[in-house]
Amino acid sequence: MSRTFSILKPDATRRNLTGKINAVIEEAGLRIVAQKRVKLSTAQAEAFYGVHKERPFFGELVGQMTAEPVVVQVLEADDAVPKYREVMGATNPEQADEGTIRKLFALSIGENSVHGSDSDENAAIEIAQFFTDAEIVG
Ligand code: IDP
Repeated sequence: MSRTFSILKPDATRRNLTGKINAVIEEAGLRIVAQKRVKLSTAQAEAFYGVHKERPFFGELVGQMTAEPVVVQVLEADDAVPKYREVMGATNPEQADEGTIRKLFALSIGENSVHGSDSDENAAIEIAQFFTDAEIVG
């Protein structure tokens, strides 16, 4: 078993889609072992997306991620990181496969409903930014 970190983004919470997205996650065989609803501060969002700080969309991204609450999650499965990336679909929903979360729900490349870690190493870092070990119940 391994873990990945997930965010249900503001476009999803705003449209009351967290239950529908969780259903897709669970039907794909990922187990939600920790979950909470939080409002990210600008500092938190800037730190989380620090790798993108030189990109032209960085300001827009931070603005969107702090505009409304998000739901942060820890997901568990065999090969959780690649499995969740598959369930999420491509960053740009126009390129996402049928049945993926982004194909089903995303509004645009920026408002694309979910975040998922891109490596086991980043999953561990991102999980530790939001959850203590005691809050993760497998
Ligand atoms: P990922 O979320 O599929 O891993 P990344 O390339 O790591 O994709 O980008 C992080 C987030 O930044 C995306 O999920 C999306 O919200 C936003 N983003 C990426 N590219 C663009 C863009 O060209 N315009 C606006 N927002 C973007």
